[in-house]
Amino acid sequence: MRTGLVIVALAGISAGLIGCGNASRPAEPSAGTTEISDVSSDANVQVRRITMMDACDPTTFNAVLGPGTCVRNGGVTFDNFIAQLTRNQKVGSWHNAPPTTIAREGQTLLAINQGGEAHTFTPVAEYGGGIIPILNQLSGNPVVAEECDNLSPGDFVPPGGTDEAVVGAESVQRFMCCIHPWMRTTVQTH
Ligand SMILES: [Cu+2]
Repeated sequence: MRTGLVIVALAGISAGLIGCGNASRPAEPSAGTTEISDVSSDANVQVRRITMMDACDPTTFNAVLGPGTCVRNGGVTFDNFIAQLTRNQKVGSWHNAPPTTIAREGQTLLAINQGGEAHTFTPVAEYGGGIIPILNQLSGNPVVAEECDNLSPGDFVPPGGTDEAVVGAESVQRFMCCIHPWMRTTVQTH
């Protein structure tokens, strides 16, 4: 019964995400690639790259969450993903790299989605939960980060896509995925 509820919850939200998404997304990976090379050629020193990673298994994730949810080869099955999350409050293959970094005010953070699912790179005042209640519950983040309640469709970074943020003046700045709330990068300024 519990598993059935989990699946229904995730499937419903996945359908919502797809519904909000913009129709041009599947064609974006090539645009994302261009953007990455442009950035690295003109301002390599200025840009701090952060990689958003996952290891979704397309066969099982798409069966549960809907076609196109996961686009990559092989990986962690959906049941294993839920089992790891239940056991560890995170799934290690779903992570930001690096989890912490030092940057200057004004420096650009370039978040690159190298996984097979959509992620967000959302600046938050405090870490918390995201938009999928069951993932918040299993990861031990019952209080939703306020910023995750105010996402727009463009905040979802598709596989191969990128997002950018500029480092502000605060000494500690936090960025998280509003889908998988354990995916975090803490930026310290100097
Ligand atoms: Cu994510």
